[in-house]
Order: sequence, then C-alpha cells, then structure tokens
Amino acid sequence: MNKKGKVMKKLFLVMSLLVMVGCKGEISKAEINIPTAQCGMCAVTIENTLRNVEGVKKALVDMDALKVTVAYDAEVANVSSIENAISNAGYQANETSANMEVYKSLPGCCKLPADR
Ligand SMILES: [Cu+2]
Repeated sequence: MNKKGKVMKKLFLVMSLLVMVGCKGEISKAEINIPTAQCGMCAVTIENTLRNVEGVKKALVDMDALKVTVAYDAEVANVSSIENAISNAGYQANETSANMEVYKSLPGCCKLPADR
C-alpha cells in the first residue's frame, strides 16, 4: 500500500469511529432528590416511571439517601424532563413539587405521614 492509501485508511477509521460515537449519544448522569418518597413501592414506581421516559437508560432509587440516580441520553432527555416525569408520578423531584392530582391517588403508604 502506498503512503496516500495508508493515510486514507487512517482517515476512514477515524471517521467511522466518530460516526459510531455520534450515534451512541452522550450519556449523562444526574442525581435527583426525591424527599417525599416513603417506601419500597415508591422506589419501584419512580424507577418504572423513569425507565419509560424517552432517553433514560437507567434509574436507581436509593431510599436511604432519598435520591434517584439517572443515566440518560443528553440529546433526548434532560434534568427538567426527568423532574417532570417524577412529578407526574406523584413525587417531588428536587425543587419541582409533585403533581397533586397524582399524589392524591397514591396508596396510603406512599403519602406523607401527615396525609395518611
Ligand atoms: Cu410508597
């Protein structure tokens, strides 16, 4: 192979690598406070809700820390779309308060002690 061919091959490799990385999208991670979560059922509800949000790859609730760690494609989802999804499941997310209509329909064990 001549020198020009080698350079072209290298260039092609670099370009196809860039395309592959581009297709994968950028995976971001966020920790979101869920101070009103009460029990294991809340954790399951929040995780399932987030797994159905477009662009979310992973969601893991930590009930001791009252946080959910979310891995998401930054080109599709963002922190506020994730917060809104949690709110619409009936839970506070960071400074975004819960959708009260949904909150009211949560099982008793998932409501705040004052509302039971
Ligand atoms: Cu609960």
